[in-house]
Amino acid sequence: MTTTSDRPLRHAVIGAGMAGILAAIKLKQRGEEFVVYEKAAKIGGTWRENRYPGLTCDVPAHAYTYSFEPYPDWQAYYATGAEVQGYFEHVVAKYGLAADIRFNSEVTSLDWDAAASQWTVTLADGTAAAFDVVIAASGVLHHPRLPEIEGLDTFAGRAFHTARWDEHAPIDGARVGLVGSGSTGIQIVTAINKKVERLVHFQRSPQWVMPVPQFPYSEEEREAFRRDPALIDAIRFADEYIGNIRRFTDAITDVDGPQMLAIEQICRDHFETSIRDPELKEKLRPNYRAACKRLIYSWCYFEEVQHPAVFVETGRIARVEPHGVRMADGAFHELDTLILATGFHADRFIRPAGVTGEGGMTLDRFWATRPTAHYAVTLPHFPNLFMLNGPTGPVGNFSLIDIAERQWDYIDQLIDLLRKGEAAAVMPTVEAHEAYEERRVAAAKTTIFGSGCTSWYLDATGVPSSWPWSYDAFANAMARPVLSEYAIRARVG
Ligand code: NA7
Repeated sequence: MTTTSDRPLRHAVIGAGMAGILAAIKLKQRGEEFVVYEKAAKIGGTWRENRYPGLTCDVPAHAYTYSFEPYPDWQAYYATGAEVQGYFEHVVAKYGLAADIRFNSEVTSLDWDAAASQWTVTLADGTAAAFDVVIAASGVLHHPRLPEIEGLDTFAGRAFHTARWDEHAPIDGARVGLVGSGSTGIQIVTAINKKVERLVHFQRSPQWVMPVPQFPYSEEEREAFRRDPALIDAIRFADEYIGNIRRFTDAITDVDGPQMLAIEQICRDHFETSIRDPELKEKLRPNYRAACKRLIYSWCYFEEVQHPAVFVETGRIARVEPHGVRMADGAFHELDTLILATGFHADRFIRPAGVTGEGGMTLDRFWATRPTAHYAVTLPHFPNLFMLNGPTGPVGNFSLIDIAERQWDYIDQLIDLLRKGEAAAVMPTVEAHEAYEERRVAAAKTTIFGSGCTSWYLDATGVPSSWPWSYDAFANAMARPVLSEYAIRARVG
């Protein structure tokens, strides 16, 4: 493990969520020097930050693990957020990573030193250290987006974003307002509807819902999983599940093809047969195509939203007042608690950290049009900086763990050039990246995400910020970097 100067590579991993933990495991297994910087006091990333009632991972639990670390202890087919957090804590303990993580250490800047071929990583407390490689694993959905609603700060009760859940806010027996009907808002409806006196769900856009099964695993089943991991493999690698991933990515990219028509039919049938009250049905009927917004996977939303305590408000919010929400038509909803399930700024990535690469190029400047990365992983102008779950990375609606593992395989081959002393700096060429991005943008516009709806998948110019080709194309691209697309530099001096 040496570079040309016969010194071990030093890696900085930013973030101790799912992807950062993955990088740490891989680097530890190689016996390399690394530090994981985590801004919070605990691991877990989005699973640490989101603790709202009803939080469920919408990837089947056995498919939402590292491939090398299956988990026999899931309680049900779909796991709660707390269980997923528990899984990552279990992994960190098992791989002995706690000592490698610097908690409460927010990275505020990254500066490339071309002469040394190193990054200077500076923390909020002003300390700095030099690293050969930086792995940015800082997540996507972690900067809460608050709605711009007049008077929000005048609300006399407790008002908070779902990723900043307020445990002291009255829910039981209370009059609760909930703004937002993405995956988060929908899951909250299903979890609190029977506890509240009244739940007003402010819905700007209705959602298509894919019905999915949910069932518990018994202790006997968990014991069987512990004894025989092949039983877990039979679930996570089931032909039907893997087939679904391929069919779904095919559907996304072939919007009038048979797979998409089949998905639309399932969602439409579920909608048509589930909602009894005609007035509610019209409120919940989407006017855009299924899967244009991130599809909701639920086994109970349509049933739970019909609970008498729930009122779906589709009018326009005029303002928040101290005791509730005033609608544009003058109607008033008196509320004790106001929950903001209004999503995240999905375009921030490693920012607000300042990143300055070669020739003084900053990440803000490079991303002036939209966040982008070569095959979602590397960036021209920013040598030896690798992103896990970076911009344009999501493939379909499936496990980001699988995506990160494949991205790691790609990254690891590039780091190999540094390990072997074949390079001191590696980054994609501007030309290669521009050609890739041109192809990606053209393809992304034709995917279902670009078929005419708003969603966090769209960048500021309205282009879907996702992988626009098939799952297999992603797997193939990640299997081996095309080195002719890379500038591979020897050490200076
Ligand atoms: P999303 O999916 O971004 O959903 C945000 C919701 O908030 C969505 O329904 C928005 O309506 C609504 N919203 C946003 N701003 C406003 C204002 N000002 N007024 C009314 N409604 C508003 O975030 P989630 O947290 O649910 O899910 C994010 C991802 O986390 C999810 O896809 C999973 O991957 C995990 P809109 O649709 O824009 O009309």
